[in-house]
Amino acid sequence: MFIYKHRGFIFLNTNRNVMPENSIKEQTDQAKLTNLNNVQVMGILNVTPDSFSDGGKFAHFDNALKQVELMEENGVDIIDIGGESTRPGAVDVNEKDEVARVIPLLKAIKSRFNMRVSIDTSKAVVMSEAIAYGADMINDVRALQNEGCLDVIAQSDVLVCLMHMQGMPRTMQENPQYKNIINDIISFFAERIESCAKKGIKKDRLILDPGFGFGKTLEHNYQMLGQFSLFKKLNLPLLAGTSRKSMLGNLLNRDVNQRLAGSLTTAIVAVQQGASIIRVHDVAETVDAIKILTAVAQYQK
Ligand code: 9MG
Repeated sequence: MFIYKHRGFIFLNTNRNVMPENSIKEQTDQAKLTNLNNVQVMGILNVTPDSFSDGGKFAHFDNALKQVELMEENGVDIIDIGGESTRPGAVDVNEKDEVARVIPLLKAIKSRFNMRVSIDTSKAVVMSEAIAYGADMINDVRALQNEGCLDVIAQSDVLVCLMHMQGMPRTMQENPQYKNIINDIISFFAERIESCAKKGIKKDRLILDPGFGFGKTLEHNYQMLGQFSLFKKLNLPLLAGTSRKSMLGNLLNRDVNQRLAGSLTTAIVAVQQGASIIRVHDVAETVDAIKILTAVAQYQK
């Protein structure tokens, strides 16, 4: 097991399939740094007019800031701001509009809160602006494959989440196919890590995410969740994002605002298999669930 720290994040790399074995006392001390020991809750803040889960209500600046305040009160560790919808069927947004949606909010959050911010983008221009205004992390669903992205990241020291997606949002759910989904995604990660290394982006800045719902059938999503610990093979922190997604709605026959139980259950399964960051809409409930897991884990040697 080894622990490393980057820009205030503490990552713990372990081969165990459960949470780390710190006592509650130790966790309280560590909590000063990370809130929830080593598992971090990433709160979703979509500032797109067509967000699938919140109907675009945070596209308005003041609503977005109120939501940040609420998430902070509820114990969020990092906020992920997205200015481009990546839901299935979504159309592209141009970089000028994306910058205009995301950067003023980033500036306002950084000046009013002591909060780490991730920017969910695949565009080099947006990444570059975001880094200039203090973003701590770039969350790229296209894993730095777009032109110029690797270079922008190489010239910075931010963390990067490399997510796997098959196809592009507009068509990705049409007929996703894999030889072996776990191995195919691991090979994709290995290739992206290698591309980063060639540009001088070290592994200790990378986080991997298999991309639930991004070019995956219902069965693919549940296989990925059931075998999530296999993604630890590459020895990097893992991010899981299942919150309110159709993999829950389609299995449970629930619409988007009735998916809390599904979101929490899948988050817990991912954390138990080694996820370091959970990307969620429902921060308070997820923080509670992780606290329970952490308390229980100390007795699961
Ligand atoms: C932007 N976005 C939507 N869903 C996501 C997921 O599952 N992971 C990451 N990293 N980003 C996501």
